[in-house]
Amino acid sequence: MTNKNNKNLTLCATEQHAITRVLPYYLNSTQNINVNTLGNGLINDTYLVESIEHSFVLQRINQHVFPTPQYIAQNAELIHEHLAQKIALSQYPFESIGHILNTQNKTLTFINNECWRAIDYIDNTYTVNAIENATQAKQVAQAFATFTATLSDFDATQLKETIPNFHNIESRLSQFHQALAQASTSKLATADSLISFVSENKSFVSHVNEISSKLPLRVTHNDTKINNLLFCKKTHQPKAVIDLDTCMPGFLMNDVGDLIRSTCPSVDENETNLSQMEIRLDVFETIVQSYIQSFESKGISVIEKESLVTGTLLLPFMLATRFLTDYLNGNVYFHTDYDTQNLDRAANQFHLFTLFKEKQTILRKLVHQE
Ligand code: GN1
Ligand code: MG
Repeated sequence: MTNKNNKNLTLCATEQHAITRVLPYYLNSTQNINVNTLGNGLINDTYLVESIEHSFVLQRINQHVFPTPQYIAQNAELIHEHLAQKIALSQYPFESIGHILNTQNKTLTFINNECWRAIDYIDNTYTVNAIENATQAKQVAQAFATFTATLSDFDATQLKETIPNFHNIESRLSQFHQALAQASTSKLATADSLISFVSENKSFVSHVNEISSKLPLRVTHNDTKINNLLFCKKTHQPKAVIDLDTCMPGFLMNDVGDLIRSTCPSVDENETNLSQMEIRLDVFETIVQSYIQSFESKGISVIEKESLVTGTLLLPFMLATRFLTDYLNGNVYFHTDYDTQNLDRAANQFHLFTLFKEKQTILRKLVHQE
């Protein structure tokens, strides 16, 4: 096995060892293959395996985050079947990605308490981590809207909750309070100002609860970060929506909020120099309007449109609370490169929330096109 890592890092010996153990479940021969890390997800470990037989994505599922990985595989297969039917009827313009079964005809491979899976790799595609132009902003919003719109006649009761209460702010706050109760005094001191920030924004949480009670449930993706969309290298058009791990019943405001969170700021969630962060209102307008237009055939009410402003504030606030909780818990959920990275990410996302909050009036006008 050689590894020419696309992040210019080499796979460590433990990773190589684990991959070597799992590969025979997917390949007849493990000679002459390349394995590189793929993407920059914060939860699972993802690799691209290139061999003469075929190339595929190999992923180790983080079982601390997904205690029942079978749910991820079952949900993904059901969604894949639904989308494949729509593709056959020319009612879905993208590709849909399925699991590659292992030598025992299973979607998941369990070895030494690790859980692995293989997924089709779509050749000649790329992902983007930051919007480069208005066309991309439009494409990404249209793609995620089309994904959810195409799932509007999918029986959501078939889906399992891969992470219960994933985008439920009350549940995230109660996890935060549990973390506060057991955190060390030194961690509580370092995080002091961010901890206070959460309680200073109780009225926002009440607003979220109130609007949520009026919104219809849809089948949403719940991780609409821009890099969960594959673009075609030749046409530069969207090719496939990926990472269906958290595809569950939810609100449109969560998907649109995450899309805006990951596209509108001038810097990403790992930036520590917060004075550099600016909101690109032109990107906001393009994302929101393109999403609304692509979803319009499925009906989107005034309150659902209004909720898009709430979602724009909620997603950074909720993710900040999750990063802060993880810092207090000792970084057991999100991958980190240094000890205080989750604290920095929390500060970054709370700052983003503040910037959006200051611009609420203009955001509302841009949503309702007033
Ligand atoms: C995690 O690892 P990735 O990129 O798929 C997280 C999302 C966060 C995101 C922040 C299951 O997603 O909720 O928005 O990090 N996924 C889970 O970068 O918690
Ligand atoms: Mg994800």
